[in-house]
Amino acid sequence: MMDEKILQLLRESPSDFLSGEEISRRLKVSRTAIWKGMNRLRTQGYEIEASTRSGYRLIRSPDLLTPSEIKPILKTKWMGKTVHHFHSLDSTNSKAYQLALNGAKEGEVVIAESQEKGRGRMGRQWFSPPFLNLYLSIILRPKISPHQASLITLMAAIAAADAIQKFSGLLPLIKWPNDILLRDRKVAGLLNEIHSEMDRIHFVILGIGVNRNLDEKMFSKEIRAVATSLKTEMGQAISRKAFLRILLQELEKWYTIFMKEGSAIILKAWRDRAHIKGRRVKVTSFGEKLIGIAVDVDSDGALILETAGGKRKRVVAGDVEYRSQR
Ligand code: BT5
Repeated sequence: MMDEKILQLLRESPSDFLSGEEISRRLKVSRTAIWKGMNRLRTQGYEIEASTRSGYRLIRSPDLLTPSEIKPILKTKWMGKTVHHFHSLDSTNSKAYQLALNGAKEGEVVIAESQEKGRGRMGRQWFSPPFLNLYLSIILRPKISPHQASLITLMAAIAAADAIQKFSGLLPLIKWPNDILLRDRKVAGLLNEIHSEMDRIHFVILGIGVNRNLDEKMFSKEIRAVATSLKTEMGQAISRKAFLRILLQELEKWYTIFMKEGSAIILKAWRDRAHIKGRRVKVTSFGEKLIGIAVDVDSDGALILETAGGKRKRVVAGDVEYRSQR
């Protein structure tokens, strides 16, 4: 908190030095406490010029995702107005779940610079090294029935794909249910967790991981074959803050559309992005393997598959592998 307040003061006078005395008077703490705060900020990557006569001046900020870095650039109306930032967490989804149980509001966001136990679906892991990527969870309290909860994943996939396209100019594809691909490799993944009764959702935790400045060689061999990052695809390092700003804007926009106008518009946008219709796929669902042609997504987000003999099957959860290009 104290470091955030120091930063706020330094930002208020970007070109002038601010004396230690002035800062200590305004924050009502000792000069030594200010000096310690400056050192802590420097270890986080803030470049702060210090002059014994004039005081302190902020030269450059690191690409951190702290509230004080994010708030000035956010363009959303309500999403991300409260950001809970951590240097390290087990999983942003677990933290957001706890916060939501304790009454956190819709739109509150949890961000971590790294995750010790980043989670994928079905007990899988999400590789989450520090500072390079985005690990984010958003608390949502949608007024929809629990059987429509999968549509939140589809909605978020559209928003993430739109954000990536706006930011990079590249054309991402969505792979059912929760992958965002660039050149057929996963650049982002979504993990939705819901807390509900039979007919009412208490909250949804929308977890998003986006690989941004990760180099290919940092992935393990196994993941390297299926994953990529924005940096790899764009050929240059990117500002995480700038991307986060667009991502939250797109999420707020698509979630609002979904809540106001219902599922049809979400399903249409999803179909336009997924290009899944008519593709030969192998689906693994609850241990069962199915091969067939993807026909569509159903109104609740389930995948409709036509298997051999023309039989139609609905798949509510699982993994898809594309068998050949259309
Ligand atoms: C996902 O699971 O794609 C969901 C990923 C969600 C991660 C976010 S980060 C913020 C929030 N907090 C969390 O704890 N999680 C969410 P799934 O479809 O099960 O894919 C997992 C598989 O993707 C793994 O088994 C790997 O093969 C691969 N993988 C792991 N880390 C990856 C990475 N960083 N980039 C691309 N692929 C990865």
